[in-house]
Amino acid sequence: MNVAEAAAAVLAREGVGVLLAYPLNPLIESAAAAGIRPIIVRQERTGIHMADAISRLTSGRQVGVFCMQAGPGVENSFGAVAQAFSEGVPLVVIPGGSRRATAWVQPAFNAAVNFAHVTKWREQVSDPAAIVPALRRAFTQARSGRPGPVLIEVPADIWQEEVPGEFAYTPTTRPRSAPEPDAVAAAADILLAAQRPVIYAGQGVHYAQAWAQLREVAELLEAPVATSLEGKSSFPESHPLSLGTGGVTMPRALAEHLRDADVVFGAGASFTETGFGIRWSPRDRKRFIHNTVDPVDVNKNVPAEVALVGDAALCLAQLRDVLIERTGGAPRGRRAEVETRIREQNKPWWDEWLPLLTSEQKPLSPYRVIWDLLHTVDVAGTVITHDAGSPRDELSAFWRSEAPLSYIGWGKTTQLGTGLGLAMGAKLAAPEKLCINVWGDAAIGMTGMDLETCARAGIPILSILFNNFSMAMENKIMALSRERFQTTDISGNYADLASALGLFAERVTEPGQIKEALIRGIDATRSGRPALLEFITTQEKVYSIFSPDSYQTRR
Ligand SMILES: Cc1ncc(C[n+]2csc(CCOP(=O)(O)OP(=O)(O)O)c2C)c(N)n1
Ligand SMILES: [Mg+2]
Repeated sequence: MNVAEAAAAVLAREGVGVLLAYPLNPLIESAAAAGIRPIIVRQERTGIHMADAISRLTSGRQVGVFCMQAGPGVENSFGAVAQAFSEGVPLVVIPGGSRRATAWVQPAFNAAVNFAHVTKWREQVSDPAAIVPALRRAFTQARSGRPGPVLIEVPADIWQEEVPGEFAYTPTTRPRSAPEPDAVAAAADILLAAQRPVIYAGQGVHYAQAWAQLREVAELLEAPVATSLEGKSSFPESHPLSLGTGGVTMPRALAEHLRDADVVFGAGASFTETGFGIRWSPRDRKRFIHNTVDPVDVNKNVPAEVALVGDAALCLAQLRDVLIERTGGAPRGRRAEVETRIREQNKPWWDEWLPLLTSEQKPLSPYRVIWDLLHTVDVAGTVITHDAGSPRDELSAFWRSEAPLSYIGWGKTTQLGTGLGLAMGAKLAAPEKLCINVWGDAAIGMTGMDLETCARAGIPILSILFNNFSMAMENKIMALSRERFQTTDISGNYADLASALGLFAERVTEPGQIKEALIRGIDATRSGRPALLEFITTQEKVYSIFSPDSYQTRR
């Protein structure tokens, strides 16, 4: 067995069914020989985003794998690996490398060195005997603790060399750890004494599959639940205790609860400071209880009065048990008041936004498209993701996700064009679901050619494009250069493009056509054909952003 064959055999033992890839890499051939389906994308970024979504939709039980060639292939992959690193997504990336003799000689691109800051673990395999242990370490590192991308670079002159001895490999498992019982008891006491507690659920709840435990704790405490962008769909947003998601934009009740909370309990959350999430302020006089899988997060951006380091499912189950011990499991009669407050705080917000969500304006309001989409699809049977920029901020506050892992939220670094690959990977991981990406015309410029991969490889996603012939988000910031040199103007007919690439495609300009077009697009995906619907939308930008003093949405 040579190195390429041994690597494919490891992937097969790890349950990898699909290898995302871009040539040349000998693993493509050996994977095919081992019964693993290689899917060739049109550029490396999209393949890595697809692998990323496979990992997310399986809570890391299945780690997405991508391979590409040395030099340009690996150089072109940086953005997607950096995205996965910032989000803590488990991935195994297997680039080719220069021959061992020149790996350290300029101008060879040394992936292990150059990806050091965007990978959790990286190795250059310098001996055929090292391939199997290197991959064992890769799968273990990718999904243990805080997950992340791992890179195993295989020099060009090693792939065909024989691996000594018999092939043997036991699939890796995901080790878990639990917080100290005393700390859990202290957290329970603080939460029970709190006047205005808020639970803040992060993506650790998804990786730990702790959805039921989160709900039990929220209902026992009769406390409202917010999620981060990445944690969206970890708590049903149709639940009366839900505050929704905190990204750049958010519902009004969430903003007001953030102002008023005395205790915040982060479950499976890093509390990482990001321009695309809740601005937790260390100056806040709130008390923080912090459950995270990685001690690196503790006291990083917020001070933790109680740190509960460990798996979110184990932590929440322990906390549930202590809460039941303390309260006898009986409600303390707070829930009605909490639910009423959420409803009342959101009432003026809905009054303000409903006209836009149901707007008859032309060019179309993106909010009208989102609203019609939300009321056309089976929300629980859908996986939806935004893109960078306006679609993220327009979608995340108004999409009410119901089922776990039905929304792929991302927003640490936000690589324009990522959403397409995420929806494609989601469709591979959950073929029975309707998988949707919502993006703008700048985003399609980044990765749009991979619509062809959807058609060719039979990945029937629904792609919702807001075409406003502009990077409208930047219009105000770039006003002078725009006036003088049209710097934010872009253009294209993307329905024609998608149709030329083999998709079902329509351009929609009339508000009254939105719903029927959506139904036709969904029907196309059901018949196995990917669909792109291009909505001609306004350049005027309004977002549900709150200034801390007024709690009116800033437009
Ligand atoms: C790779 C990359 N480069 C630059 C950006 C910065 N960026 C964020 S949104 C955006 C423009 C978005 O335009 P579009 O997708 O058309 O949405 P619109 O605001 O027009 O609705 C840019 C340039 C980014 N997120 N990623
Ligand atoms: Mg645009």
